Amino acid sequence: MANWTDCLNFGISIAKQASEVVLSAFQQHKEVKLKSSPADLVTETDQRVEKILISAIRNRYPQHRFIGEESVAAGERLELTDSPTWIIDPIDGTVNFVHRFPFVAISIAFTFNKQIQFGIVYSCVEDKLFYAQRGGGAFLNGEPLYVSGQQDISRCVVVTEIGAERDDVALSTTTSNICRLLKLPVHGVRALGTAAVDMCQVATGGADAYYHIGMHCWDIAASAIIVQEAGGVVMDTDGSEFDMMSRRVIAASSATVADRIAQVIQAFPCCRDDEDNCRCGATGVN
Ligand code: LIP
Repeated sequence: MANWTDCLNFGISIAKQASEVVLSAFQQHKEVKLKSSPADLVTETDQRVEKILISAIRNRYPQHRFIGEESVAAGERLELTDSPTWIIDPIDGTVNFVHRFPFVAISIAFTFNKQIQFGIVYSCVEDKLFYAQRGGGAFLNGEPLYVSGQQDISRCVVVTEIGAERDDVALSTTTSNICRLLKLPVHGVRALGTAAVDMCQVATGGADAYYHIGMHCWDIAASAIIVQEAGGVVMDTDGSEFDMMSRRVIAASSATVADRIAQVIQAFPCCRDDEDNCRCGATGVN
């Protein structure tokens, strides 16, 4: 079985290098373009960082394939094959980035035979590097990570996102899911504005669960393996096996908590990331 440690180490080093571009633009005014909705933004820095990452990886691993948020937005076909594939979100938390809300991350996942082999989430402003390799445990700045192990939903802090989807069904489903959880009750519901960093909170034990409907594979692929390697559970919001293309995820500190959240929340319809006619992430289209 291939050992992807060299790729992981290379991914970490280029994420750190690319973060300098993110940080130098962070305090400055940004020109913003809209993608699928008025809340789905892209800046020149998102596009620049993705190009930097892809060209560095392609230079070193010419046979590898890519799924990049901004490349897909520009019309590239999103296809996950058995080949070694890098799944890249150059800035997860673009709305945060535009507003200087200090949670923005470079998220890089790597798949082989369609299975996630490692994940890197670099929360640039916080200087927190989360990473995990299949079978090797999860780490934050070199220190091992463990989920809380919480089993009791009424003692949970649950993280979620109010995403970019603003149609009536998405909005009412999103808000009623939060209400149902608050009434269970849970200890609290939080949202940091970046799916990747949100989900890593579960890996640290600082949050007990995370769920999200409508995000894309590049938002959560890296953090999914980080949660699993920290001892957590990742699954679909309907309780089935995790599928990074389904645009639905629950990540939790235990199967009990994950199942309970799956019973309580509902999903609104959105097309799969790998559906050919799905243009949800594409510029100017919804
Ligand atoms: C964003 C996520 C955010 C979610 C948005 C969007 P982007 O990613 O991380 O948490 O609510 O729907 O997907 O666009 O900043 O890379």
